[in-house]
Amino acid sequence: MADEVKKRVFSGVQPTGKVTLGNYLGAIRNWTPLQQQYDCLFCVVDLHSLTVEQVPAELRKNTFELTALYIACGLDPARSTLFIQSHVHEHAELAWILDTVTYVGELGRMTQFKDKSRKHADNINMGLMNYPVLMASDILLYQAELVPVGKDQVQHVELTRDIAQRFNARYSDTFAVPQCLLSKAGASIKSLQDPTAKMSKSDPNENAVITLTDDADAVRRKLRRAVTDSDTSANCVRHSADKPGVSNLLNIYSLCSGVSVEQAERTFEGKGYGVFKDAVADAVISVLQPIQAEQKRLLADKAYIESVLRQGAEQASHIAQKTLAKVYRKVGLVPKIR
Ligand code: AQP
Repeated sequence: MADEVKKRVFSGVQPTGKVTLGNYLGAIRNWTPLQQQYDCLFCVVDLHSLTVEQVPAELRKNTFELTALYIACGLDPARSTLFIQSHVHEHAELAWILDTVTYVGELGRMTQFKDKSRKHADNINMGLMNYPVLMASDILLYQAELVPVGKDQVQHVELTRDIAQRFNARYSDTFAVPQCLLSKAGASIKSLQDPTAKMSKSDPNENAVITLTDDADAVRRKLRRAVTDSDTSANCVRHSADKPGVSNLLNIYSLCSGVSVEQAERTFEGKGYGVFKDAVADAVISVLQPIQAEQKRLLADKAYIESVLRQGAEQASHIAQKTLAKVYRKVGLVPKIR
């Protein structure tokens, strides 16, 4: 009975490569506590990955690794539904219907589409443009009310709301209209090499990104090379708009150590960037090491991962089928003759 009144949460990560500290602090880490309060579905959104070119064998490997990572980060298959997007065919089918209530102009205005079109100028495919409609489908299929994402995905959730409201107005109430759940401090972790840009899995500069699989040496090396500034004053470790590199490191430090940014500023007063960067590295390493050990253990047990994914797909399909049948009926498609 209690389950029936729980709000539903949906979110996902693309298996496009090595998951970054940005993905973790901006998204995955914030999902864990939600499991106590909400009915959560967490998805490995593999269909989204295809919008940029993938090596098929690597995509398969990344998909398993991301599933193991979800569990290693504290997502509990006994409480939440963990599944692979392509295992529930309704995602792609609902996306087609939602396409018919989404305007080309809206999709052309999406920041991610413009960014990725610039980065992949030789492959501006329809999937890249349609990405937000598939994301709307992911969310609306489960009648999710809350969508925990990083700042870069807020625009897509807003479009999802517009699509849901438009569909509801045209065909009568069908979809829950979702809201973003944004974690303040981790919402946008920046590149270590260009602190005005977000940290991104697909960044070709490996020094810009800390991945969840980086070992202690790699984490320390990347943080020592992180861009700061030439300030040599006693309070150079300061969170402020004119110090984007230092502010980013302070955010990372605070999120990984549990120490507030203000307290950290006091702790590092009179100490230079070298000492500060080493402390950031220690804090990050202490977060990553237990996750890495658990992910390794899980990946050695492929049968377990498969059983989680099998069960997740069954649970997700059950909800997805209901929503899609309702949508097909509302738009006037004739139900299958049995
Ligand atoms: N730098 C970031 N800071 C905070 N949150 C972030 N997210 C991504 N980067 C940061 C959040 O992570 C979740 C999963 O993202 P995704 O895999 O669906 O795709 P993305 O947003 O496009 O992330 P990437 O790392 O930049 O992937 P690529 O390079 O493949 O495009 C989302 O909730 C996102 O907000």
